[in-house]
Amino acid sequence: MSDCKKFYLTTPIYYVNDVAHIGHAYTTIIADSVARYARLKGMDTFFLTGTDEHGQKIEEAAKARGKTPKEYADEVSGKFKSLWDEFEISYDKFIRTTDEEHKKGVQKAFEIMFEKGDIYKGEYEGNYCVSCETFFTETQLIDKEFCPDCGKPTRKLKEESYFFKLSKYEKDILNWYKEKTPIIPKAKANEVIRFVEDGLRDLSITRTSFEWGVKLPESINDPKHVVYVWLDALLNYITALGYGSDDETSMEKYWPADLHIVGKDILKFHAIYWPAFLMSLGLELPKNIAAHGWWTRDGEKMSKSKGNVINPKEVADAYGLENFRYFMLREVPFGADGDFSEKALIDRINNDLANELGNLLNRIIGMSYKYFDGKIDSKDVKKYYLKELEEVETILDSLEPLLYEMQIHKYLEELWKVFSLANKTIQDEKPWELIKENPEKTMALLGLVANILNRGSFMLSPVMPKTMDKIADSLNYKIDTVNYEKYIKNKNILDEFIIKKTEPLFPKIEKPLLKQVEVKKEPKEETKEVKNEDGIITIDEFFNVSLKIGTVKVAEEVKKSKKLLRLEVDLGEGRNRQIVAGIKEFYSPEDLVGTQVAVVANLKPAKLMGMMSEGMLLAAKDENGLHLLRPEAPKKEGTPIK
Ligand code: ME8
Repeated sequence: MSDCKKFYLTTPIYYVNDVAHIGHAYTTIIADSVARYARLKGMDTFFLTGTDEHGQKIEEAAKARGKTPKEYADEVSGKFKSLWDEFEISYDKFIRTTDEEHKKGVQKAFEIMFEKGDIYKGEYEGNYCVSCETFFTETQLIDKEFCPDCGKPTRKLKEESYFFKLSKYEKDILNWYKEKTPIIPKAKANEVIRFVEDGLRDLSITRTSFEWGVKLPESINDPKHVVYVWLDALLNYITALGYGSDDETSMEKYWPADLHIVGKDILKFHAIYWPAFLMSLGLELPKNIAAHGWWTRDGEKMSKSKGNVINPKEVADAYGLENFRYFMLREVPFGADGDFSEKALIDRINNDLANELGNLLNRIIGMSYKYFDGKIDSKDVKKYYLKELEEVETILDSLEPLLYEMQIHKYLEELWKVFSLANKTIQDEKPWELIKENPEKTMALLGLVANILNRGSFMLSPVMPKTMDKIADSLNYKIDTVNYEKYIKNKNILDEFIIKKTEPLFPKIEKPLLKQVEVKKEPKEETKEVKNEDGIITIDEFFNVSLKIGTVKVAEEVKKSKKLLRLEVDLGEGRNRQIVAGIKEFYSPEDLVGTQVAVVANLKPAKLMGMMSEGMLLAAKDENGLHLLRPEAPKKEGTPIK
């Protein structure tokens, strides 16, 4: 960042099959903060975000809601955009992969890669995870069926496909890692390097079994194919700059990207496929790809079906947008996973923001009105507090490199040292006594604190822009590029001014404010709740449930229970599962042994009458009694029901 005049940074473009949660907000807030910092430094900054709208996942999600893919994409993309607008995310462009210019750019890129001989036609046979929109080989799957990334069942595919010669670029990609070390953090880079070293296979880049995607260029004349959603999506980073259009000035100005910020889930696509596509197109490679960790809720992945998704708007509404921004960036080291805790958020607000920073501003306003009618004159700061001032400048000088390495939590941690230093100096100097002996030194002390707040406000403004404007307003300057140069680069001391009284910036939080954030208890079997207002679930939500055929090996009555039988069921897992089922009134144990049943296989184990039950049988009950659901013909144990 330091030596370039322009700065182009991106977030992932988010799928429109779901609304934004704190994970999406996290990436976007990081990017927004970095973009604001670059602008403050006076760089010509271009910040891109948007939505990823094609692919099987979106087509199926739309269908499940009785909408066309475009109608559905318009609706969800609109929600993302409004949320970012409400969060005052300072993006320069919000791209949608359904934009005409984007589609044209994708076709152009496809054509160039094809003409170069990097694309050939073949047949794809293997497994596909619709949720991740990713192809997997048999050996990569868990239990030969489940996606290694998200754990959902994959689908078998056999279809004609165009392939990209990814393997051709293996060496060049490895060289790029070695020469430019583009991946941040290093630990994540090592994982990617190992993956590439294990060998890259050519990549299927078209699909024929659905329609919701960019058609191949006319010159290829193969209308049944659409472009694989990841090729389509990654190209957004250049089509947003006009790649493939009549006007490529932005492309010339901003490409290559200086920073792609992504979550660790999609690093592979950005650090392997993307550079290979760019090499094929003869374009420069991005300077950095930074992958952050995963936010969980009480240690679990957030998902709508679990009911544990944290809505960023609710958090921001309850605690203040900028407090939320600070918390997200300060709480978790970039690259590490983080668990959302309301208590941790409250502690950050009360300790870091209210006690350290807010208190400092209150103290300086209070003292200056008590002793000097609100006047602050910094002319003697260096005479009395040179050591403190130098210490502050040394800390501030160390901050920018931390930002380049995306060590934002560390950046904030270090920044807080200057606020602590200011509070400690007040504590040590006891201005309430000092004023009696040495008013000149007392004024210098206020000057020191004012200058610390001034420096701090610039460095914190990318994360908390509005709050820092309030500090700046109180201390009579503006946070802008000219003043960044004056105070941060050239280290000027503040001129004399009258401090303005302000409302406390960070009222203390006395009790938790999020009502809905308690994780929903697993709904009981009989009272299972419908997740959406309209009662519709997506295909993904359906596939979250793993249904399998099993054979009952053992069945016996549970003593003292009128309803329960204890079964041992073979689901082809090499061991039997114990399932406690409420079917005693309808089946005797002898009727069941040797028969097949349909089992919900990924249900959280639960205790019934003191016994663990590791699944649930599917049954239908009406006035004629209860009947178990069974396959029409015998099936192998563990056969999935789809
Ligand atoms: O992958 N914690 O879109 P997506 C942290 N369309 N970050 C999270 C998160 C969590 N729990 N959940 C989501 C796609 N994210 C593709 C991208 S780019 C050319 C195409 C963030 O909607 C994080 O940045 O699944 C992650 O990489 C991204 O959202 C995935 O968003």
